[in-house]
Parts: sequence; structure tokens; C-alpha cells
Amino acid sequence: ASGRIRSAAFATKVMSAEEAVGFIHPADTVAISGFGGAGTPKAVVPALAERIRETRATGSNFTINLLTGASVTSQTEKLLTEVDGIALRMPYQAESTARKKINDGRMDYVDIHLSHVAQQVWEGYYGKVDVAVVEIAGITEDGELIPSSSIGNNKTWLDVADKVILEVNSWVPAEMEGMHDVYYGTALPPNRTPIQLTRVEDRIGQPTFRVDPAKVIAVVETHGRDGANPLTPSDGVSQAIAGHVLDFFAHEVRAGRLPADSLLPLQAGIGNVANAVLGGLDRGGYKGLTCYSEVIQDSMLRLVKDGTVAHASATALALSEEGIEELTANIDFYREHIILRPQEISNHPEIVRRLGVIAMNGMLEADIYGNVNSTHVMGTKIMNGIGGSGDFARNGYVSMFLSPSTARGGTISAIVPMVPHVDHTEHDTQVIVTEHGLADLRGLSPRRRAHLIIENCAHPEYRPMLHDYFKRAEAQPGAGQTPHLLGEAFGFHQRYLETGSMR
Ligand code: 0RQ
Repeated sequence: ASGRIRSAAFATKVMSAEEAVGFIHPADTVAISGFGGAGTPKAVVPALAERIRETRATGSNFTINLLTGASVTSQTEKLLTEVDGIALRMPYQAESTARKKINDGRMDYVDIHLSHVAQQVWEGYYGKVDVAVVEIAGITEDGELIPSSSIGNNKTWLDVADKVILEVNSWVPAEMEGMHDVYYGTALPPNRTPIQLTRVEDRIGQPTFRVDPAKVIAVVETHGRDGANPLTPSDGVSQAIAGHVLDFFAHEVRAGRLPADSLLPLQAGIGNVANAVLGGLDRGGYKGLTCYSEVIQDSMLRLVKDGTVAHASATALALSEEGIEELTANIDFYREHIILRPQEISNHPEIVRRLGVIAMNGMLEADIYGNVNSTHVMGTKIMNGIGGSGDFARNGYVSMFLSPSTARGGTISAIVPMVPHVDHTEHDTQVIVTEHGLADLRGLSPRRRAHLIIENCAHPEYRPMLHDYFKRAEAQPGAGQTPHLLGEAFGFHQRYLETGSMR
């Protein structure tokens, strides 16, 4: 025993993962913890996959509906997908086995805004949640649960599920206790009240989850590390994009729209480009910046340590092994500067709007008018999902989309005449950035936006084709507010499908 279970009532429920999965039945809706690489159950999911495999071997069917915070570790996604264990998946995945099954039409996938998950489950859109499997760092004397390295939707899973299986993971630093802020004030209409969070560092909830002990049917002890997040060194393209973003911040400060030292709370997606932007902030002379985002990456720890960032709020850690070591070694310091919250709060439209968050997200492609596709390759095949990008983009003070100007060795242009799938409409997109430049679309009509996006953001190789498309569209009689050649609007995509290149 790890000493993490301080409540006697829970200690009597300790059992193996193999025993615990006996409580999960075919056709159950199972809600598990996990957000990115952090806080996914380590023992129960593999045991469940094994149970499904054994059941299938006897000729019986066994699928579950799987609800999570966002993506979970690839291992988790793979294990359950490979045994054909998932009938329906919600709300986000980022794993190739699952992606293939979804795109083959063999797994239902519901791709929704991360801020909507908790409320939609409360509203009953996904039926009743039979079992919640939630990783925690420990159980207090009073039977409250100390959250793990991510919070995601765990509060909601614990509230709504009929049965609860807890995984107490002694690998999670015990000193994280006190870093979390779990808000219990959300209600459904007509009983909603304002969420009193007015600064990034505000604590409006409690450090632990509550759970009805009668629902807890099993406690499983584990000692397993989170799925480490391999760091990709930032390349020239990412650095160029970051450079444009940093210039833009300086420009906005000069225009009096952003405070000079601290800007406004930053939200950055994960990956290369976000890392490069964050990495450049300490060279920008900023002090006391804040972040109101989904995840905390290694680059953020460095910024917090040197005072560039004063406070960072998110719903999950996304740290490498070195990052976890750094956090643990200096936990008393970081606990003062980092807050983890439920994703309905980290991504809440009301708060994102109030704080004036600067939203920076990746995209697959944008069209010449600023509509953005973040999710569907060639308009049909899901990549990951919309995740939190819409929560931040729609409600941010400035909404930026960042991407290299081409993909797959230059055969795909990230700027196209019309996106074949829209996640963020022209009304939600204010700034587009590629390595070639930045298009500030605020205050511009569609025709003016088109010119700017092509000139500033498209790869030079694709600019003449895009200009040609726009000119011919604009020259038509009755070209309209947003000129298009409807028969040709997806010509770039069709050409790629037929020839392997948009060129
Ligand atoms: O494919 O991995 O097979 O090489 O897409 O592309 O350029 O590495 O960019 O990792 O930032 O991902 C939109 C997917 C961008 C991501 C998306 C291919 C390209 C490559 C990845 P390979 P890059 P990124 C988080 C908010 C939605 C969720 C979100 C995403 C792969 O940003 O999932 O924003 N966003 N959450 O080859 C076909 C195109 C393509 C393309 C790129 N136009 N067509 N394939 N690719 N462009 C909020 C937080 O706070 C965490």
C-alpha cells in the first residue's frame, strides 16, 4: 500500500484491476479520466481491453461507449480500438488506430467543443453514464479525492456515473495536493449564475473532488507514469511563425490594445509552433504574463520559473519526464503559480471572453476569406477533432490561427480557395499566420481579406493560382459579397486527390 488512501472507508474497497473490470458490462457508457498524456487510468483500461478480448474470443460482443476529457494516451486508445471495444467515442482523439477506424466508418465519433462535454452529459445527450474510471493522486481522511495530473471532466464523471472505480496512482507527486481548483458552481439553465473568476490566478473552488462513497465500487492502486510527451525541437518554420506572432504583440502594444508588460492571458495549442511562440516570449522582455489555456507544457515551466509568466491556468499538465522532474523538485514554487481546473472552466466561453484571452491555435487550412478547417483532411477524413480551439477562438480577444503555409512536402497549400470543412468561420478568425507572414483580418471586408491572406500567408508557389481564382471569381457578374467560382472552389483538393498534389 502506498499510504495514499487516508480514508478507512475507501481502503476496504481496494482490489485488482482485473477484479474491478468485472463491474463493467457490454454496452456500458464508460467515462474515464485523462487529458492528453496526463491522468489516464493506467491499470483498469488494459484490464478492460483484455476482458473484451476474452469475451470476443467466446463469440460474444463487447463494446462500450467511451467518454474522456480530450485525447488519452495512444496506448489507451490503441488497446481499446484494437479489440474493437469502442462503439462510440467522444469528444477528442489523436491516435492513428482510432482515427482509421473512425474514418472507415467502423467507430462512431462525436467531435464537440471541449467546454460542452460536461454540460451535454448532464443534459443527457449521451444517456446515462454507467461507470466512471478516474485516476487520482490520493484520498483524504474525509474521503475527498486529490486530483491527478489532469482534471478534464473528472468532476462531472464522478457526479454523474452510477458506479465509480478509482485508480490511486502513487507516481503522481503527492505534493501536487493544493494545485487544483475544482469549481462546484455550474448548473444547468435556468439556474446558472455568473462564474466569479475575474483573474487568471483566482481560486473559486476547492482543491479536491467530492464523491458519494456509496458509488465507489472499487479502488485500484497503481504506480504508473503519464504518457511522456516527446519534445520536438522547434524548426525554422515554427520559429518564423513565432517571430510574426511576437511582432504582432509588439504592434498591438504600440496601438494601445494590449498592456505593455503583461499583454493579456495567452492560450496556445500544443506542438511545435506553440512551443516556439512560448519559447520566444522570454526574449520579448515581458514580465508577469498570464496564461489561460488547456495544457501546461515544458516551455511554460521555464517561463514561470524566470518570472516571464506569473500565473498559468490549465486543465492538464503535458510535461516530458524532465518536466515532471522539474515540477516535483520545485513543487512549492510551482503550486503558487500553476492552477489546474475542470475543462468546463479552463475552456469556459464566459471566462475566455471576460479575461480577453489571446487565442493561438493550429489549423489544417484556411480559405482566402478566413474560414478555417482544423479537423478534416480533404474535407472528409478526421484528423483529431476540434478540441478546445473553438472555445478559445470564438470567445478570445484576438483569435489567431497558425500553420506552416504548406503540408506534405509542399503538395498541399494551407491556403485554399474554399475550405471543404469549416470549424471556425470567417467571423471567428481574426489573424492568420504562416512562416511567410501575418494577415490581420480585423475590420476588413471579405474581398480585402482575400487579398491580404494570399499576399501575406500563402506560399509564393501557390500565390498566382490563388490570385487567379480570386480575380476570376470577383470578375463574374453579380460576384457578391464573398466571390467564389462554385464549380471550382474545391479544385485544389480535387487535384490533390487525383494527382497527389495541389500544384
Ligand atoms: O501530418 O503528422 O502525418 O505529418 O497534419 O500538422 O503542421 O505538424 O501541425 O501538429 O499543429 O497540427 C490542426 C491537426 C495541426 C492541430 C492540427 C498534416 C501534416 C501533419 C500535423 P503528419 P502540423 P499541428 C488545443 C486546441 C485542433 C485541436 C485544437 C489540431 C499533421 O492543431 O488538431 O486546436 N487542432 N485544440 O502533414 C492535410 C492539410 C494539412 C495536413 C497539416 N491542409 N491537409 N494534412 N496536415 N495541414 C488547445 C490547447 O490549449 C492544447
